[in-house]
Amino acid sequence: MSKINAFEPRHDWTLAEVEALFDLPFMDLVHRAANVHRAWFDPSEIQLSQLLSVKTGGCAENCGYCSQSAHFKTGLKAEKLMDADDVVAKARAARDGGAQRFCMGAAWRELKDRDLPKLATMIAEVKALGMETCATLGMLTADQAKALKAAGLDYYNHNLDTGPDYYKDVVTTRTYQERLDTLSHVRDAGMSTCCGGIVGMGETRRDRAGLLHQLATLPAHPDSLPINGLVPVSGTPLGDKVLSEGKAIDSIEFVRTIAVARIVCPKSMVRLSAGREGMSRELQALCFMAGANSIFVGGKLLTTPLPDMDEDSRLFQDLDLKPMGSVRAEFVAAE
Ligand code: SAM
Ligand code: DTB
Ligand code: SF4
Repeated sequence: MSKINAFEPRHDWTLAEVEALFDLPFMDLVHRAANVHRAWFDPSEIQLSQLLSVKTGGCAENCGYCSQSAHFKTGLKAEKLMDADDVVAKARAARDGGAQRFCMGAAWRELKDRDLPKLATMIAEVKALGMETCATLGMLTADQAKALKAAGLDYYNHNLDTGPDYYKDVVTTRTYQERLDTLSHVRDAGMSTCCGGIVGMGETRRDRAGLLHQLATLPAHPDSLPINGLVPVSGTPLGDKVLSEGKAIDSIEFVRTIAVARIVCPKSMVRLSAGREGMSRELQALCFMAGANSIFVGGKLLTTPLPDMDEDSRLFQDLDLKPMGSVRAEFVAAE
């Protein structure tokens, strides 16, 4: 059997198999994940995405981790949908800073048809900058997914967030099945999927395995697979729980989650997503070794901070990493 065949994607993972990966001795797990990573990717290349919150706060959903839910008092000021020109200016700056993909996020339960024309303009103009386009706008109908694709949208982000068993402890205003339905509309419209979840919300290892098992048994593995470390936001139920109990996810368990994601979805871009702010350089390096090959850059996620560009440039330089397919190659500052 060739090396590639041994690492061919599978869609028949069982939950028990995924749990067994988590239980491997750490060194064996990371070694195996690194081998899978190297079978499909150049391990020195990291894909860079930049986020912008194009519609902030006041969201009708009750996701227990989210600064933008209208159900919780987080002190965040709600804002209306940004003008396309302002979004494009931010995208141009992101591109000039080295980002390859620009992701527009809206604090909506679902996209409303009345907002489609403005979004279509935004998407088309960002694409015209030569960037990959991504959006995360809540639930979509099949027709809305087709309209976004026609406007030039390459990726749609819609997360499963956690395993099916823990889901009810995270959000009750949207079902797991509704998330799966939106993902299938996105695939049917011919867009690439960006789908992952959050760890560190008080879930068990079995729940983390449950999330990765769901992702690995989708009809198509996500093209991008974000693993978000919970950013604990004061005023949210899950953020407050972590802040009061001081129970952030153990960093070794976080690396295990990245490694298992790499093994079960070998060809996906595994994104070391939210939670990089406050992670040591060494922990980030371990995540890259374990198969993470995508990050958000630019100092800010949607409403919470990220390391600034200079810090990330230094990290890339020290780890001999380079941005994947960047429109601007000199992200890593010359000495
Ligand atoms: N409103 C849309 C939705 O939820 O479908 C899109 C925006 S929402 C903020 C995008 C994703 O960000 C969520 O699905 C969740 O996985 C992640 N996220 C939100 N708040 C987070 C936090 N405090 N820590 C980590 N990830 C978070
Ligand atoms: C994803 O999985 N993570 C990003 C993106 N998709 C939209 C969002 C992270 C948000 C973190 C909290 C915040 O900044 O509000
Ligand atoms: Fe709304 Fe998305 Fe936040 Fe949930 S995660 S409250 S849907 S913005």
